[in-house]
Amino acid sequence: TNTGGPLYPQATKTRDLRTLDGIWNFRKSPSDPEVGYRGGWYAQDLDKTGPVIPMPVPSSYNDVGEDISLRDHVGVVWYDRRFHVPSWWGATGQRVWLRFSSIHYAAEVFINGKSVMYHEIGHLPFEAEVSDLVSYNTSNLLTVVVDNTLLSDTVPQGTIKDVYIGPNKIRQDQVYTFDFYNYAGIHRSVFLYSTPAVYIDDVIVNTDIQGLTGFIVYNVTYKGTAADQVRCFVQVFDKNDTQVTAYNDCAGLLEIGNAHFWWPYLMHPEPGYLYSFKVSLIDPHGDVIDTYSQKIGIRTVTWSNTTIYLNEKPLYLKGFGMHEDSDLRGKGWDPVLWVKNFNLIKWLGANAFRTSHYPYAEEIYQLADEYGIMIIDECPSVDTDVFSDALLAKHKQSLTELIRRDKNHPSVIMWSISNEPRSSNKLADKYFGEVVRHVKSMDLSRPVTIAISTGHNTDKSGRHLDVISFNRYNGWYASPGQTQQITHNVVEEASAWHRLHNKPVIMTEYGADTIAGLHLYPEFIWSEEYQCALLSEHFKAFDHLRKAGFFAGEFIWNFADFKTPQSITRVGGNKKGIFTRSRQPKAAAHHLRARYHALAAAD
Ligand code: GCB
Repeated sequence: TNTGGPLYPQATKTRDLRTLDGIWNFRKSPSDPEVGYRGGWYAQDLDKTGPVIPMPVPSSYNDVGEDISLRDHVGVVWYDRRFHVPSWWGATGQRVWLRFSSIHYAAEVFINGKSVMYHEIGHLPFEAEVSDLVSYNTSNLLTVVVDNTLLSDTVPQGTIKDVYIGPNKIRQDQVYTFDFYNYAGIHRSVFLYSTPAVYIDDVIVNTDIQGLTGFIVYNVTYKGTAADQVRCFVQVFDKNDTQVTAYNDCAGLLEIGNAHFWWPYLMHPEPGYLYSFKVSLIDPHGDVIDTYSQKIGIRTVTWSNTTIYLNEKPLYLKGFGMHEDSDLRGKGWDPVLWVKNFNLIKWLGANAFRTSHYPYAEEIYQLADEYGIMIIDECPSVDTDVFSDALLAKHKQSLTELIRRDKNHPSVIMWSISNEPRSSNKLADKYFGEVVRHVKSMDLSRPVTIAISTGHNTDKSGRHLDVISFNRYNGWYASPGQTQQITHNVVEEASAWHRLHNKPVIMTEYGADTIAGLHLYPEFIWSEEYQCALLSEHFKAFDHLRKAGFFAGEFIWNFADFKTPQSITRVGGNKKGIFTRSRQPKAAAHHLRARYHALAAAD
């Protein structure tokens, strides 16, 4: 595993950037995953090894074909393509880096037949320096082996089941309990980029506020030279590109008088205010040898035993759980889809979402920074069941990579370290104690939560958390068709969690499957009327709880319909979206919109 590359790749005066997105060659491995390795598929063009099909990158591979065996493939697939490295990169001594923004689930990468890196855990970037492996005179062969198999010690967990399909014939099925399709492939952009020999490796930014003054505490690390050979110069620019402060050190505290703070959408007339934080490395002659700049927001997140505060103002989170999911491309990064999503989020008057149930593409956090949308950033642990040491190590690793990647985003206000773990298990106590300690060793500036479905009487994870989040399907899995109990149950459960732990409480999931266009009145389950009625009963509970003083947010499940494994409880996927999978509103979207806008006006 390579955990480098926390900085999102960027072209600057000293760095260059190419994407390797496009159409690659693709070949499914026979069920014995070793066949390709034994046949040396990594060392020759894939189309020389047998039949290949064109495969778009980024995209999930599952839904682009007409073949069930591609959609439901379990195990290894191969991708390859050729690429050129600009010769001036070599001539000027630039380092060459190859970065995958995410591959699900595990990947081994080869360049010109040599293994370069292996990475496990989807939804997170990984990279390696490949300067010594690439050729400048001829094209280079890039081969990627992807394995989607989930086992008891992967994050998330799964099981492989042998299914008898005829004499001496076994098919291996992937089984998992979580409720979204295990899409696989090269899911996000692939970048080839250059840095100078001496380069900025990471930038950590934290911010604070006192009165009208903003403070930026930063730390720059660089690599490739002795410490006395370079110095850092940092500059902060406002939205008009006017420099507001500058400093001559690799670590420091900057003060900005009359600062523009980063505020959430609808909490301020100018939400999402971002400064540019520019770092330059300067050599002893005074020459700039590397520069990198990123957008930052000045804001604070604090919390008490009842309330989460942003810039010292009590927060009420209004949003939803989402998925990276769409027709044809599955979990492939898609800027069209996500600009549309953000337009819908603003249209709704929401101010937050949870990246259920895994880290989303980095570009999504950049959009959230710009728009002032707050994110509960979730790692890929969902339905955790067997609490082994091997799993714990990988679970922590996923958080190491997540926090390294997302630490500087003002939009990220909370870490969610798991969704619906089987937290009544006695091992869950120690396990989540260790996971929380690990997160706190990396970041003390944000609260930690889990979206819990275990009842408060048996849950063992809550005592380790800063904020209690709970998922509950009153009127759906519990008493379908019955809405009369909802308000009471939600008030009771939220209050019980608060009484038990004396911490702020959020409802991170509630909802009802709804077939767009199905109208049944009086309301009946699966209809648009029923979804609206179920929402209304929850709204009553939330209004009651808001007055009780410890309730910090409501998140409907889900923003849009999404694909799941095949099951008799799912009609073409999970239909709890307030939007359809193609992002058209159900009646519930209008209903929720009226509420979120009214709440924003009242706050
Ligand atoms: C849950 C899960 C979510 C499911 C949802 C449902 O509790 O956290 O992943 O999609 O319920 O609709 O069943």
